[in-house]
Amino acid sequence: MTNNKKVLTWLDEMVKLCRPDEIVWIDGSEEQLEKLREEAVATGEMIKLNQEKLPGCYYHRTAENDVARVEDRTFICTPTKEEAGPINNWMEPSEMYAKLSKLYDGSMIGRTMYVIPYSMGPVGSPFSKIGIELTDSIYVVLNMDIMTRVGKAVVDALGEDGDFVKCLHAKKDVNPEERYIVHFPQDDTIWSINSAYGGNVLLGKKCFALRIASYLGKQEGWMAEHMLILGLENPKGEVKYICAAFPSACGKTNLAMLIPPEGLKAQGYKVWTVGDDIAWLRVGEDGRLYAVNPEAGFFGVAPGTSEKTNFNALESTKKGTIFTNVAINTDDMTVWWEGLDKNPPENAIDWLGNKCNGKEYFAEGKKLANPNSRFTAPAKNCPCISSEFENPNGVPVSAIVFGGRRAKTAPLVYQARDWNHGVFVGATMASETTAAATGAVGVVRRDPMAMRPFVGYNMADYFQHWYDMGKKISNPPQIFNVNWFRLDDEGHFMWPGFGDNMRVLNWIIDRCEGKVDAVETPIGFVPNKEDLDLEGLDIDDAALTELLSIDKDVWKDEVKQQREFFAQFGDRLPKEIVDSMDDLEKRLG
Ligand code: GTP
Ligand code: SPV
Ligand code: MN
Repeated sequence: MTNNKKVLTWLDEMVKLCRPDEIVWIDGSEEQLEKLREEAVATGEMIKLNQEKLPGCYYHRTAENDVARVEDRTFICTPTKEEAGPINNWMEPSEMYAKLSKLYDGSMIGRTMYVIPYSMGPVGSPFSKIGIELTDSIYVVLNMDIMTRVGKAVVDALGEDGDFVKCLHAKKDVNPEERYIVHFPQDDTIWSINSAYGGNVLLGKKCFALRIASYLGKQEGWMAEHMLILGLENPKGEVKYICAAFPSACGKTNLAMLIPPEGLKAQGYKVWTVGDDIAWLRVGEDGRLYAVNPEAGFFGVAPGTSEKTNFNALESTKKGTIFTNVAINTDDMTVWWEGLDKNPPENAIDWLGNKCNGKEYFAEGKKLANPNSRFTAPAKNCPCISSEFENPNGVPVSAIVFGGRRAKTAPLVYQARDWNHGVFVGATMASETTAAATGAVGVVRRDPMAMRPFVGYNMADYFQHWYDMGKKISNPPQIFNVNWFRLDDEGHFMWPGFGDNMRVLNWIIDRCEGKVDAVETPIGFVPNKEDLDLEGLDIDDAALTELLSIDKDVWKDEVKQQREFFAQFGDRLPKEIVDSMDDLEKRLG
C-alpha cells in the first residue's frame, strides 16, 4: 500500500519481533471491514446485535481484569526522569524497549497483524497528524475505524517520505501483571501490551492525541487538551465556541451534546457538538485560539446515558456502534445499562457474560453493566454535530471551562480574573476519581486541567507552556470553573445538571461579551443570582445561595493542599503559580 521507506523499515522490524502468521493492511473499505466483523462474530470476539433495531451494531466484552485505563502501568519514557516529571511513571527508554521486546517476542504467532493507517484530524489538513497502529485485535481495528479517519487516503497523505507516530499493540494474553502502556515521546512511539480495553489500546486517543501530542505541542507551540468543544447558538443565530476540560467520566460528552431546557430552547438556544473528549488548540492569525477535534467518533460512558440525560448521545448509538461491557437483553438482542431506563431486561446477560434476571439484579443493587462500559459511535450519527466538525482550521474559542466532581468547596461557576489566573484555576483543579481508570473511586485527587493522566512530559513544564501560550494569544478566551456535582448534607446533587447546565453556559458567554456584572470573591467572579436564567427551574433560593457561596475556611484548607501538591515540582514550578497561591491566601485573609 505504500513505498514510504520509514513505514516499511519499521513494519519489517515489528513483524520480526511479533512474528504474526499474516499481515493485513486496513484500506478503510466497507468490504474489508464487513469481512472482519463477520470473522469476529464467527470467533466469538464480537456479538451481532439486533440488526433491525440497531443496524451495524455489535457487542464486545473485555476480560474482567481489563475494563479501564491502567494509570499505574502507563509510562512516559524520556531519556531523563526529570523530563517525565514527578507525576508520570518513568523508565529509561532502552531499558523499557528491552523489557517490552521480550514480551512482544513471538506474541503474534498464530495471529494476524493488522496495519491501521489513521489520521488524527481531517485527512490532509495542515493541523492533522498521522499514526499507524499495528494490532492483533479485530476489535481494535473496528474501533479505530470509528474513532479516527482510517485507510488508503491516509497512506496517500503520508506520501513517500512523511512521518508518523509508530503504534504497536499486542493483546497477548491480557495478563494484568505484564500490562504496559508506554510512550517514547522523543521517538514518536507508543507500545501497548496485554490489554484489550479502550484507552489502553485505541492508541490514537489518549496515547497519541494527548500524551504524544501534548509533547509535540510543547515543541511546536500548540496545545493538546482533554476538552470537549461545543458551539452555543443564540436566538440571533450567532454561534460562540466553548472548550471544557473535565476529568474522565465527569460530564464532557454530556455537556458537548446538551439540549437546553424548554424555555431556552423555545427562545432559540441550541448546542452544536464539535468534540466530546479531545481538543487540539492553535493560535490563529487573528490572535484568537482555534480548536480542532482530532477524533471522528465518541468513546462514551454508557451508564447514565438516557433519552432524558443525553438524547443526542443515545441517538448516536443507534447504528454502526460497538458496545463494550454493557448488558444484553436476550429477548431482542439489544443493549441495556444502569440509567438507560427504569426497566432492566428480565432475560439478560450481564457484562461478565452471566445469564441473569435483570429485574432481580436491579432489586438487589447488582450491576448489569460495568460502571465504565462504553459505546463507540461515529460522530456523524450525532443529531447535533456541528457544521464545523470537519473544518480543518477549527473553531474560534470564546471560553475555556475547567471543572470536576467536588461534593463541597467549588461553587457552581466562577470566572478567573485573566489568562494567568485562569491557568492557576486549571492547575489547581481537583476531582473525585471515577471508574474510568482502575483504582479507588470517589477519592479527591488533584487533576490539573483534567490532564493528570495524559501529559506526556513534566507537568511543571506543561504549566509553563500554558503561560507561554498566553503570551502568544493576543485575544484570549475567558477562563471559568464549574462544578455540577455539589452535594447537600443528604448526599443529593444540589444542581440538576445536564440540560440545565445551559443556564451556566449562557452566563459564561454573557461574561465573555461583557453583558453582565459579577460578584468579586477571593477565588474569582461568581454570578449575581438574577443574571442566571432560572425560568422553569425548581430550585430554592437557599440552595442557589449555597451553590454560589465560597467558604473561606474551606478554601484556606484548599490552599494548603495546593501547596502540598505543587511542592513535588520543586524549582521547576513556574513562579506564576506560587504568586497566584500567595495572592489567593491574601485575598482569603
Ligand atoms: P470520559 O469519556 O471518561 O472522558 O467522560 P466524560 O467527561 O465525557 O463524562 P460523561 O459525559 O460521559 O459523563 C460521565 C457520567 O457523569 C455519566 O454517568 C453522566 O450521566 C454523569 N453526568 C454528566 N453530566 C452530569 C451533570 O451535569 N450532573 C450530574 N449529576 N451527572 C452528570
Ligand atoms: C477517559 O478515560 O478519559 C476516556 C476513556 O475518555 S479512555 O479512552 O479509556 O481513555
Ligand atoms: Mn476522556
